[in-house]
Amino acid sequence: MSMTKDARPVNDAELKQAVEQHLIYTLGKDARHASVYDWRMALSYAIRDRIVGPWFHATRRTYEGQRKRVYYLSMEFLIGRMLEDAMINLGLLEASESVAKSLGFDLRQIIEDEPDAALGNGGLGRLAACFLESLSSLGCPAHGYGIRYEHGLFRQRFEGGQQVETPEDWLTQAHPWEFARPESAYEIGFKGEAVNGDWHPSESVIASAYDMPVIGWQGRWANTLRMWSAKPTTLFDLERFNSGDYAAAAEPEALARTLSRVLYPDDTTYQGKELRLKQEFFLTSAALQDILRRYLSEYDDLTKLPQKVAIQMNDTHPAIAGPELIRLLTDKHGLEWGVAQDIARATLGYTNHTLLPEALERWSTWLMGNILPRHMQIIERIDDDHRRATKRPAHVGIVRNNEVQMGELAFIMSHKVNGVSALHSDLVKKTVFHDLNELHPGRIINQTNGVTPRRWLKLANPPLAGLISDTIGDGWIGDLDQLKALEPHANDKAFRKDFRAAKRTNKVALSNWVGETMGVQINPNAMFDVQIKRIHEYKRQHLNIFETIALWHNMRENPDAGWAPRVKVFGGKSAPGYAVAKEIIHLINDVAQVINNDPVTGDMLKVIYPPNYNVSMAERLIPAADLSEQISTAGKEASGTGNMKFTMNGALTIGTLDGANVEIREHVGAENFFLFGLTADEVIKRRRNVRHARDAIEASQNMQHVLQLIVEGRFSPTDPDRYHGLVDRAWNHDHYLVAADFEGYYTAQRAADKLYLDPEAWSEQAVLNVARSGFFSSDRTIRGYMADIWGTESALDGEEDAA
Ligand code: 26V
Repeated sequence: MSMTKDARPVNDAELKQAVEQHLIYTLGKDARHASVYDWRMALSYAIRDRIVGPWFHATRRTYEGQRKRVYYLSMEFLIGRMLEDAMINLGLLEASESVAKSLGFDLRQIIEDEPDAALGNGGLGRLAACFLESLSSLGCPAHGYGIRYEHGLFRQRFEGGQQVETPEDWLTQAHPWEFARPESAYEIGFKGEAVNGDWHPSESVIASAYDMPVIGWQGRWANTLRMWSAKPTTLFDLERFNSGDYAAAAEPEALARTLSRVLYPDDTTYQGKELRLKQEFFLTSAALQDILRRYLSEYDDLTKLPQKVAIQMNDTHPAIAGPELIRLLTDKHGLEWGVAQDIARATLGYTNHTLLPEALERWSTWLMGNILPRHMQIIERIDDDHRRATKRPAHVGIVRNNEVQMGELAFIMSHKVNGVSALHSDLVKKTVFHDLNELHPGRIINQTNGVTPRRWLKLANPPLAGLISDTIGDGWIGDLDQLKALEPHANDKAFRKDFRAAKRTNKVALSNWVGETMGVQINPNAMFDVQIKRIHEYKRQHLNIFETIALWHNMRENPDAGWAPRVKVFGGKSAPGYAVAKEIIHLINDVAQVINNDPVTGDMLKVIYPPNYNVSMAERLIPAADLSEQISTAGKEASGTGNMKFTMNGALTIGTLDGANVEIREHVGAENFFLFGLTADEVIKRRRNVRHARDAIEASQNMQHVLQLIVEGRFSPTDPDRYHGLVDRAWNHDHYLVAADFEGYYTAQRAADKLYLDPEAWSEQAVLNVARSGFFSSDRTIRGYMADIWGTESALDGEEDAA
């Protein structure tokens, strides 16, 4: 069979035949009895077949060109659905539509039948998924390495307005996008003893590979996401079994069964759990063994590893990669300590995604020494070497207070460390890594996050994507800077009308979905005001719901004051153990209950909180949004990526000067952005006043009304004391400065009202937001990593001439 560089062009008849063949021969189903699931599988296999050509081609080109490869190590990949993304990147969406029609199934229904791959918590995992797509679209030879969790992020339900978690089980159905690779398997050891560099683990599991092809835009390149699943080394310890110790005999299997079973659902607080450390080492060791095996199949000199291999650590979760790479290079391959350390450092890069102290990973030296005794020795030697080499201040170091500080370890073992927005990278230099930055000037750099426009504009928003392509051509999909060409259309009345029509189509679709799934009618003419992200105090969903209460109260007091009708939309999950976040969820649902049943405000104000927010729900909500809520306490949100998706989809932002909001505002223009709130510096200063909340509340009628309504039980009539704790914290423990920012926020919201009531002016600004969002493509971000961290080039440059 001949394989071309591109996805094989396919006509409708060929695709139809492939779907029919898979239905019959892969699924063993007769078309007359095929279910939605059967059709989905058949179509997925038919589409997958078209990826294999480019996939093989890319692998062959990488080997032939002896190209440098990127390895992206991440505990999370929040991918979402794959079928539609693959169809779009292969240019097969229209063909699939016509095949569906002629075979008598509904393509939309098929697409929505696919469960989300929810192998991540939030921003960090979704960023990894956008990066994989951009790496393929840019033709950068790369592998993602992750864990094939049996259960992704829990599902969220509301019972009496409160979050209830249920297990997620995406793998109970066949997963058509993966290829099992049982021949790619490595032993991963734990515990035991390490004497003179000789480690004898007392426990072990097998990491067994599953590969998913990641197809880039236009099918020109495909990389691999390799996910490890844990398998027992032996099913039974026969000796123990025979001696009658049946429970102990099954231990190897028990460890393997738990290791890759479930994603840790708490991205807010580090907990120091043994199983989590084992998961981190499992991913890292399997990936590194695989990387060295591949390298040695092509080259023999391990000292040249950094010329052919770049390994990126997505936060500190795989930071054991430093010690593990040194261990493999010295203990297994016989290199000198110093040489191995230099190779490891020249190969590794580390991305920091948070400054929140409670989320920074640190493992007790006792646990580290127990689970990974050899690595504990190596960590101490790295630390000693660093101390000697830098003459660092005494308070700096990897091992402090009997804990291994994973951020310090990752920093010291990397040649580049990056933050994820300009502001965040600046704060990384000034705060967590202040001393290390002075010892290693130039090591910390910035790479502002981005999102893939294929999924987040073309796939999620066909009406707007179609309008853009009709207006400026479709070059923007692979080169988002081309959106600039829309700028002149911002003051073209006819274009703005079409732009509003596209937005309205999405809003009507969302209204219908909300009506069907939640039984609440919302008015598509109202402003759709959306806050979707994990629930966290620093993200301040409570600021939003407080403002909602104030608005409701004032609408009732003064119905004719020129309010814009609004639908407040919330989406997001709380970490299961985060009581305060759960209380905020409860309050939002309680407030929704009261407001949505108030005949006085009626269509003027609704509050919608659909449960189980995930990637697919984001694809519905973002294109329908008018207003994007990015209201974190300044200095706390490292970047944000949802903020970028909203901008691209023509929402205006109401936000603080935090994370990438700063750069979004610079790009779209300050006049097209609703800014409020303290700056990161002002936040630090304001906290020094112990009365900051009290003072702010006493100066704000609105705030007083809000807290009064909550505390007197207006939203919890059957349990009036429910929110006493919450209100007490607002007055006395307002760490995230909700009170200080409240009036500024309320005022900015009224400016949004005013603009919304002038649709021509609103849509002019919204068009400018889209036109100026090109910078926030993850293609730009990946180009930055390639140039500044990895030293890799696209394998597609010059491809046209070569072909
Ligand atoms: C932390 C932890 C702590 C230990 C247990 C499990 C776990 C899982 C994930 C995390 C990551 C928290 C950091 C994070 O998600 N940061 C987000 O990264 C986004 C991409 O750079 C960025 O846009 C968000 O602003 C940032 O909050």
